[in-house]
This record gives sequence, structure tokens and C-alpha cells, in this order.
Amino acid sequence: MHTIYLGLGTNLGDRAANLQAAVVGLAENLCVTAASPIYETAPWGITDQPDFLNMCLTAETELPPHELLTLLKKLEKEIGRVPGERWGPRLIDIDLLFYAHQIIETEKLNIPHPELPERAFVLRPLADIAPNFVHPVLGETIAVLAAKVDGEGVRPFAPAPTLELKQ
Ligand code: X6L
Ligand code: MG
Ligand code: MG
Repeated sequence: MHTIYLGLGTNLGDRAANLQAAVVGLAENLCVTAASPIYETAPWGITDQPDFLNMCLTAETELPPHELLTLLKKLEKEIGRVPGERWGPRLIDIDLLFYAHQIIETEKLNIPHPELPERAFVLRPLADIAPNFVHPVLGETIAVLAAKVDGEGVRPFAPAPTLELKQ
């Protein structure tokens, strides 16, 4: 089994319901072991779009990285994501942040994400569930990386969704 970390984001429609649908869909396919609280976050990249809800999950899986990526894209599509503007509004975004301590650089997959250390909207929820995970490239813990970013624009929104434990 491999421990993986996921980042979830949504800024269209019923954002809380979109996150819930993603957590349920993921729990049906992976062994989800931890869910972070939900944060409301100011948009990055394209700033003229609605605020996001962001959260992170820890899971265990036997799926290899590219099969996992295919599953995440399938779930995004099932929740209603349509291909659109690259950094624009979306119903759901499910990003693979870490796959164990592996470093993967292919056309489709870039793990760890090169911009993760700058993104408070990922680091803040990730620090809640994986503070001691050591970034495989930077050699620093998530807690240390989270303490270095400006947390402005990242506000607690709701407690962690309850995990439907399925086997
Ligand atoms: C210059 C150019 C500076 C581009 C930053 C940053 C682009 C982040 C894309 C950037 C730049 C992104 C989310 C988001 C997006 C999210 C919040 C992205 C991809 N996804 N903002 N913006 N939460 N708060 O999940 O992360 S688009
Ligand atoms: Mg993303
Ligand atoms: Mg994505």
C-alpha cells in the first residue's frame, strides 16, 4: 500500500456538496484515512473568480500513480467538471499532491507539484492532517512549509467531512 495526499478545490455551485461528493467517490475507490477541515480561500492565479473551498485528504492505495490520476479525472468528470479555462472556476478539482515519497516527472504527472510550497490554500489544510510529512524534494515538513506562507485569504469554513468508512 502507498500513502497518498490529495488536494480538493471547488468554486462553483454548491461547493460543500461538491466536496462531499468527491470525498464519497474517493472513499469508494481508495482507503481514505484522514480528512482536513474545509477552508474558504481567496482565488489564486485568476483572482477575478468566486472564492474556493479547499481541503485535503490522506488515503492508502495499491493503484500506481498514473492509474490513480485516471481515477481522479474520472471522479472529477462524474461530479460535473467540464474542461474549460485552465485556471478558471470549477465544480471540483482533485489534485494528487504526494504519492508516498516518490518524485514523478512525466508529461501528465508532476509530483510533488512545483508550486505547492507557495500555495497556502493547500498547505494550511494539509498541515492539519499531515504536519510531519517530509516533502521529498525540499526535505522540510508540511508544518514548516505552511508556517512560511502568508495565510491571509485562507479562512476556516467548516469541520472535516465525516468519512464513510467502506471496505
Ligand atoms: C501568477 C500566475 C501567479 C499564476 C499565480 C496560481 C495559477 C495558482 C494557478 C498563478 C497561479 C494556480 C485554486 C485557486 C486555482 C484553488 C484557490 C492554481 C490553479 N485553483 N485558488 N486557483 N484554490 N484559492 O484550489 O492553483 S487555479
Ligand atoms: Mg488545483
Ligand atoms: Mg487539478
